[in-house]
Amino acid sequence: MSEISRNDPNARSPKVAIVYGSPSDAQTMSKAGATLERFGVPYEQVSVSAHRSPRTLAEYVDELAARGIAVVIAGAGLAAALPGSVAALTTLPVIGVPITGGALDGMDSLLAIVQMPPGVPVATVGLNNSTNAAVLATQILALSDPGLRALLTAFKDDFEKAAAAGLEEALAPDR
Ligand code: RP5
Repeated sequence: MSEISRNDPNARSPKVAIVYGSPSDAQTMSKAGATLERFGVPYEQVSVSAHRSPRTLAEYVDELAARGIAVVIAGAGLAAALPGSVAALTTLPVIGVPITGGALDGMDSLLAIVQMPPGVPVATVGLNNSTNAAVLATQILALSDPGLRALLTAFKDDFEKAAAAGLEEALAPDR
């Protein structure tokens, strides 16, 4: 059919759509999937380009809300139109991941994704930081899911525990 190769690694209906502009983005975006799996959030992954296949993208985005998708994570590099195009076509929250590469090594995609016009927001995370995109998506879902909220609390507590353990180690007298 198209550039879309839908890959749903979860048995349950996906709540998050991870979309990226090219198969060459798959490795960078794989951290989003791994992070969602850690929280038990079902998701799907799709590669579809805003520039190369705009009509296919529009058809895909049109169906998202009806299929139960609640949040979109969209990653792209170069003249990264994908996250903004998705945001233009849906009222679902869209989290953008600018991806490095090319002559400007990510400055182009960062500005393309973060500088959206008023009324069409894309919540942009750091370059290649699809992990944070997945954490933010989980935080959005947790607004109506106490179980997810508890998992996120434990996730953040782990940072404190690791820091406290490191401090204890550093301050411990020589053994
Ligand atoms: C963007 O162009 C994609 O998101 C990718 O980051 C970049 C290069 O795409 P390919 O030429 O590798 O398909 O649209």
